Amino acid sequence: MTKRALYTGSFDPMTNGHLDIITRSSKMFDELVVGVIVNPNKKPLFTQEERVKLIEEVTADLHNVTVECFDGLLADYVNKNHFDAVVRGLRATSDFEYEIQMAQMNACLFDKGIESVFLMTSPRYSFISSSMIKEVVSLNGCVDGLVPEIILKEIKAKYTN
Ligand code: COD
Repeated sequence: MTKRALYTGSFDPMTNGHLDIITRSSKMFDELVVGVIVNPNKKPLFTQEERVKLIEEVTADLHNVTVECFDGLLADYVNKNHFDAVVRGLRATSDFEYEIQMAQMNACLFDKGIESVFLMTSPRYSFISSSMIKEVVSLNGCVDGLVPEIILKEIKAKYTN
């Protein structure tokens, strides 16, 4: 039976930490959907459509990966689309506090059999967050190797316009 997973996040913008989780989890499932969600607690730099387009470009060579965007309750989307798992990445204990709360709440909301799956960050990406990347670029710092090149170009364009 085909195993389908959803990797959710704000991806504002996608970093090489996110890309590493996508690449690794795409090998664990038959299909991986990257789900770009609006996080009402964060004011995005990129629109949902821009984020989807950038992730599509960067993951074009991963043939079982597609990108979608949606609003509302994650569990509703997961149940409606019959995913087998939701993938999340873990960088530090600070992520763990938030992720365990979210996973346990989702366990109450998901249909039977749907699991949250956590992948540990690769050491070389463990310190990367979208917010820190944006802050460094906005102050003209160098983030080469931390975000895909086409995304870096777009972040720079946002701060020069
Ligand atoms: N290395 C590895 N993993 C990483 C890295 C890195 N360098 N950077 C980020 N990650 C992981 C994060 O830990 C996360 O698992 C994922 O990648 C996405 O990260 P972000 O920051 O882009 O996205 P978040 O954490 O802001 O996403 C939160 C959601 C929008 C998914 C969440 O708020 C949600 O599901 N909202 C929908 C509403 C809902 O259902 N709420 C109830 C939840 S119980």
